[in-house]
Amino acid sequence: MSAELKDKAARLFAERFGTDPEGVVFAPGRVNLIGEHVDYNEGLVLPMPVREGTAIAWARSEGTEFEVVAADFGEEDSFAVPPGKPDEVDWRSYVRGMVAESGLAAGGMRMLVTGDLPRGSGLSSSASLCVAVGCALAEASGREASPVELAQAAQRTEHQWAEVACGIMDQMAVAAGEPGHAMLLDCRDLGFSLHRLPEDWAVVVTESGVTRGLIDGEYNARRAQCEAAARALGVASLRDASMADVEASGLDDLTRRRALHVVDEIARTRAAADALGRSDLAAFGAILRKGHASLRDLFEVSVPAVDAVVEELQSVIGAQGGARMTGGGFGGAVVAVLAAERLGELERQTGRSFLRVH
Ligand code: GAF
Repeated sequence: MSAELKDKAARLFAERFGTDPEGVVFAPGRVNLIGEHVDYNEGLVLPMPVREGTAIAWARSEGTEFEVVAADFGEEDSFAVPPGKPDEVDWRSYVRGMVAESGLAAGGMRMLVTGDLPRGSGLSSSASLCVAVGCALAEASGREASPVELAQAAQRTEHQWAEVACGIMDQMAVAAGEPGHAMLLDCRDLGFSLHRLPEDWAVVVTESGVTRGLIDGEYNARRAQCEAAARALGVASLRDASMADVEASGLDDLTRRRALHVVDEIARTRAAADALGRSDLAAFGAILRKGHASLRDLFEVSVPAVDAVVEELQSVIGAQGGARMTGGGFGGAVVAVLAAERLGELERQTGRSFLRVH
């Protein structure tokens, strides 16, 4: 996937600018296996990169001007460094934000951006775009940028240029993940380990058909509710709370349910990493199913169309695997983990198309 996309970016760059690019970079999207809405509570998450992502063909140019082509939208942007904010949040915000936040720009550049992530699916096209821009800037300037630095600049871009108070899971998975490996990431100190998925497991993603819309307000509200819960419990973050603390706390019902999800989801992430280490697909699947129920009932970020897809997949997969919503919620993609030999049956019985992650 990435090789074809990079070729496409190089070809479109040459068509648009009349010269070959100096380089082409690629950054993937991500799917989260478990650990949802816990990154901004300093919790543990288990994402992995997908094969699709963002490719940028780039070349340095005279002066300080940036010329950026978003080939998939048929749109262009040009700006000088330091860039100002666009009037509205769109792809320009992420490109300009990364130029500003990464501190990696060393002169003008031309970039041509193209991607193959399904839009509105919650597979982190924005983190993919930001990290790809960071990689292009680093290559062009010859400056070193570690994956953690790129991820942190991408997170600042989301916060300050797109007004989404996201955690750092997506950016870390995109910048430091490895294909075929789940990343057990501690969002408190950004320590992580990579865990190869068994060859006889399949990880697939399918669209719910509900495009994630204007949900940034809901997302930021969930984060505020978690922070309110932590304050009421007298802890720095919900990472430090136990189920017993939450049950005994006297929190109002809504805040209590949000906190219960987070505390239990962190425990589920640890248990899922253990199950992965034992290649225990049944245990892993059971954790995914519980995770989905918690997001639906306690955290209230699923929607009926997503629940229906999860149930449809689950009815075929049975006990040997699991399905759940993935990402921020309110639509978007569903992830399923199952025995690889049963993937054909899942496709036949549901008539759905799947992105193969592993
Ligand atoms: C979105 C956010 F960007 C992530 O930081 C994370 O909170 C996720 O929703 C939910 O787990 O993808």
